[in-house]
Amino acid sequence: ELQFPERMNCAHELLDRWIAAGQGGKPCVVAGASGESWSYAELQAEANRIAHVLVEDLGVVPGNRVLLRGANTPQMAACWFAIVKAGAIAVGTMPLLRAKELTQVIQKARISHALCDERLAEELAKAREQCPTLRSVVHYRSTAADGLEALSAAKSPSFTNVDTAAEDCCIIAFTSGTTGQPKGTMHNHRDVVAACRCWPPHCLRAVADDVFIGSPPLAFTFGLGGLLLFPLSVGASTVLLEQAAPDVLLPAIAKYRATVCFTAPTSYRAMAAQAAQHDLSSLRKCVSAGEALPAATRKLWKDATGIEMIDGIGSTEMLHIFISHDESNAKPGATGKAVPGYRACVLGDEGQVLPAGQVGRLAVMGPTGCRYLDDERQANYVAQGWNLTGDAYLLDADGYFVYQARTDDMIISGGYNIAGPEVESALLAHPAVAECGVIGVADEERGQIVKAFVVLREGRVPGSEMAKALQDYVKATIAPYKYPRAIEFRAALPRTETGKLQRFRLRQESST
Ligand code: 3SK
Repeated sequence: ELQFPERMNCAHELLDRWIAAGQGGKPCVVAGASGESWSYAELQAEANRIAHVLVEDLGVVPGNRVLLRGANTPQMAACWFAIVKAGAIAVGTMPLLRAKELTQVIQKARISHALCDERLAEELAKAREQCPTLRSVVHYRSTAADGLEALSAAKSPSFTNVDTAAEDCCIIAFTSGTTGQPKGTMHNHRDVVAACRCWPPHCLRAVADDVFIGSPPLAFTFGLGGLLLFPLSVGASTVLLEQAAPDVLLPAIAKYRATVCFTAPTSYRAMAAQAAQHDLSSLRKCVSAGEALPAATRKLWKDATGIEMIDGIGSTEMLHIFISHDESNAKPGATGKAVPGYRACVLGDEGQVLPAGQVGRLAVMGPTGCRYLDDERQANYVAQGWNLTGDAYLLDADGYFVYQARTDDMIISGGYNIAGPEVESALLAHPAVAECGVIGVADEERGQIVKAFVVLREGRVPGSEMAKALQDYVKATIAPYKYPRAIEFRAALPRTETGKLQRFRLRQESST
């Protein structure tokens, strides 16, 4: 059972306590592009100066919602801590968001202030026209006289954190879902510290000498945890990359001798193909999340690097990972077991707990959970204390949770329930396949049929011969009724900024 004091500011737990313990000189955040490195004391001083700007110059008061817009940089990390230290609420936004999406977030969260990387100013300026609650926007990484650097230069590097309650909200993390209507999930100081005390010590077991690196944006809770909260919670350092495509991430791992990597399965798959050209000998832990990890991708990465990946499922609603394993008990094809501190089960249509082997809705309960900001969809996510993540899972005979599909990605064809991701895993094991996405499309005879969208590896030729070879391959790998009756070859697949396959887009394109 995790115990927390009634009053707590998580910026102290993650940052200030290291300086108080005499470890301020340790490297903390590194800018991947330039190699500029800030110690714990330097990050704290910068965050403190910005906190003064927020409170004294911008009039931020506890509970104000402050939008953060930028790529992963030390400056963004300092802004995040400044907001939290000031008792305000950090609302991270994906760098690629356009004015329309920013407007939705600003209006929904009633954002009063924004800290924005100057290079991303344009879309926010457009959004601002529709957002009367947004009182001030300050640009960072700016040389302007009213830029954050100019304002903060004159401020004291000391700041007394606002005395927040552990249950005060400090993050609103937005998730777009499939409907295009973003949902804001609220997390408090206690949630942040609880997330650092559950999955990381049991499954990751990072140490102070570790160097973290990876691709997810700090605006996505996968990235916020993996690349900022978790490394700082153990006194380690973190390399922040503004752009982390596989051909950037691989040389950066070698350059910084990174030891812990966080990225999505698609990225590991692409990196595996080029791994031999880079010195990855420093790596010791590779975390995969954001999407289900196909067994074929786990094997590719292990063959390329010798490393057994740590898989996990988390969600923005739960803040971070709640089902996972460590390297010693990975089971290819399974996500893992409930992280200590969490309980999980599989529920049937009537809300009954299903026995092992039956597919149902994943339900999870623990120290973090879903609190949507002013949203009727709360009732769809939380029922009788269980968080219903929208994933279809089964519990196997060894007690491992095995991912089947998003509940809306189940295909019903000729009376069979077919999980699209299982067909994807089978296709991905074929040497010609680089990426694929599987959906159900309407069919008069069968209700739906399985359709695969396939991106081939370089040099492979699309066409009916290749389609037949892939269909035969799937039939020989999994139950033949699951084979894709339709195959469409594509140059690329639609993905979110965090790398998740957008099957709903494939469905939309197929129905028009
Ligand atoms: O698996 C995910 O998508 C996720 C989402 C938020 C935080 C952490 C994770 C792994």
